[in-house]
Amino acid sequence: MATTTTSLTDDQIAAFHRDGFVRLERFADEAVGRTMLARVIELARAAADGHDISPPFVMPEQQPGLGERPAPEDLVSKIFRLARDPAFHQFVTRPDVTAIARDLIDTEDLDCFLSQFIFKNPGAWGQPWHQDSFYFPFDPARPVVGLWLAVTEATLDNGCLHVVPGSHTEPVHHHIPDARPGANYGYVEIVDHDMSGAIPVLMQPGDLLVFDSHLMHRSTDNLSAGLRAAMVFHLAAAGTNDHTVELRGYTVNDWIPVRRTEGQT
Ligand SMILES: O=C(O)CCC(=O)C(=O)O
Repeated sequence: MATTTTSLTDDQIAAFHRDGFVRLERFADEAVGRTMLARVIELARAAADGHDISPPFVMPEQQPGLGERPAPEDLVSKIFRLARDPAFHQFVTRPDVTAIARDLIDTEDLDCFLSQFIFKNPGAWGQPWHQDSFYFPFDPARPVVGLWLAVTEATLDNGCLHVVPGSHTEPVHHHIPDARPGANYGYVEIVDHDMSGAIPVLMQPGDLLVFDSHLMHRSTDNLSAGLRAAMVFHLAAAGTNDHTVELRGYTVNDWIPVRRTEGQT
């Protein structure tokens, strides 16, 4: 077996299975997020200068009018495929990080398949109600665990996440395209479920939200004057079959090992 680093308490594991999420306060040092932010700004600027930054991939904000004299990073919505970069690889392979997924996915052999830094610049719109598994045509389909690390604070004003506790017990619902003109590429929305039980998830830099890929969640618009940023990793069992390319013709997924049974890494 790999290291026996403990991660979640029994109560936290029970809360995750009951609610579909658990919030870990002060999980990481704030400096971790600051290093990540500095790196994505560097990548956004290099990409804007025409450099090939792959495997990372920059997704621009689609909505017009963000910033009068914007720096490249002011126009970015997300940067994907970061988990091979040292600033991010170091975090997602931390034994205390992978132990969380080990406890919830119940295997020592884990891959990170999706890594995305989410810039939510002042004025940027939120992401509508969705379940992440809508985006994950996998076999087996679950368990898949998301790790949302707050890089800045996340507040009602700057567009924190909202979740519907217990909604992870639902199947993946029908999602319709986000109808807002200028909505970001790939945004979709659940409109056939009662979201009145939703609660906001307020976060401080370094707090970590651990959530099930069936949990219904959204984020709201950034109405503040500052950046609301987060780094999100998704983990699943190694050996999972990913059918995204067959079904959609493209993918931002990039499967990399982050934890293995001792002696097999
Ligand atoms: O951070 C956000 O604004 C949205 C993130 C989200 O919905 C997700 O990672 O699935």
